[in-house]
Amino acid sequence: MPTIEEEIARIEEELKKTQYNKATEHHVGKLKAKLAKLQKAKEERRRGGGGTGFFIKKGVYPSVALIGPPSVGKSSLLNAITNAESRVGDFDFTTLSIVPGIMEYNKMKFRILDLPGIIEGAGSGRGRGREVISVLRNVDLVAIVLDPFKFNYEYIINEIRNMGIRLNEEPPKISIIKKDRGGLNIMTTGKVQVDTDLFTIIAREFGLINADIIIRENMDSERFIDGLMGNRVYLKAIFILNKADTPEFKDAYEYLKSRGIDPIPVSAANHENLESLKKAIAENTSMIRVYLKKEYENEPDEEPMAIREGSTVEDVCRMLHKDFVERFKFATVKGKSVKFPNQRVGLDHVLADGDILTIYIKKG
Ligand SMILES: Nc1nc2c(ncn2[C@@H]2O[C@H](COP(=O)(O)OP(=O)(O)OP(=O)(O)O)[C@@H](O)[C@H]2O)c(=O)[nH]1
Ligand SMILES: [Mg+2]
Repeated sequence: MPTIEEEIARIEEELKKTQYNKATEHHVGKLKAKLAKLQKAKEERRRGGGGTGFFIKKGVYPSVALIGPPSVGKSSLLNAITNAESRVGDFDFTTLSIVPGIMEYNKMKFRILDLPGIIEGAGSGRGRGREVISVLRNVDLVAIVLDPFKFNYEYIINEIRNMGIRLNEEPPKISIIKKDRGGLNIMTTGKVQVDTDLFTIIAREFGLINADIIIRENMDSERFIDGLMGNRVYLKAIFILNKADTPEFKDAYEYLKSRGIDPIPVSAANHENLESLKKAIAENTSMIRVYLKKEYENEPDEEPMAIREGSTVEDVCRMLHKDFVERFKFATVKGKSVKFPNQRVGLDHVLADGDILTIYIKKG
């Protein structure tokens, strides 16, 4: 029996050879579905095997990953916009692990992660490519850093895509209801039109025999497969073009513009345009504001705490004091995340924008 890798290689080869047209589109769709399934199996086996991947936890601040080719100045940028000191070198692969730093903008804090450079073939394991890219699964924003000497961004996007991460794309609007019988029904809403025959073949390939699949947007087979896979990650991405101080900058900038990419021009070396970069980071990450009110006070603090969307009471406790989680009694919240004012909540309560939060702590 062929191994998963051999099977993947065989299908990839066949896809390359097959001309895409009306006559072959069903065959191609089926091949793509098979490929997606095999890649999932490979991924699961890899996870099961443990591995030494980099791992970051979602924290209370939005996190932003600086990713790009080696030597474009990712570490220099981190050092310029945060309190961190990451090693800078004029040779490739200066950075070998994740280096975090905290950036402040308008009294909000952001966690910026400097990553090792990635080269073509990263997704198939060249360098530590796979581990580097898998870090993106837990960040809020991807910042693709390029420079006038390395601005071939396509391979980076492809490597990221091949690892199941979708940039600047909404999740496909599709719901799957599995049933005991009744066969496979592919339904669309409103004016949505899809190739139902093709989607039926693909869904069968995924083992869906009895199910209602409701599709709420016009989509191609690739997005349909993404919807069936369920393990895709959807992230915002921005582009940064560094080294604006060099004579080669202009051509690279114009090239990217001509390809529909609107990079933020910066110079880490000369600290040029870093405010615009910080602003772009703030605008592309979802923050909420929470007002803390002390137990014995009537009014909350004037300055809100800016934290990432989805943060819990526990996240806030950890931010305030290292013992707060251990000494936590309960908290009360007034605002959109609760049903009535001053409702009691626990550590796992998810906060909403504008909430007023009071934390009750056992006296130590
Ligand atoms: N002219 C110019 N050079 C820069 C700028 N930013 C960084 N450099 C230089 O580019 C080289 C690489 O910088 P790093 O910050 O180490 O690049 P990196 O992307 O972190 O590299 P890896 O960690 O190896 O992936 C160093 O020689 C820096 O001094 C810039 O804005 N302008
Ligand atoms: Mg570096």
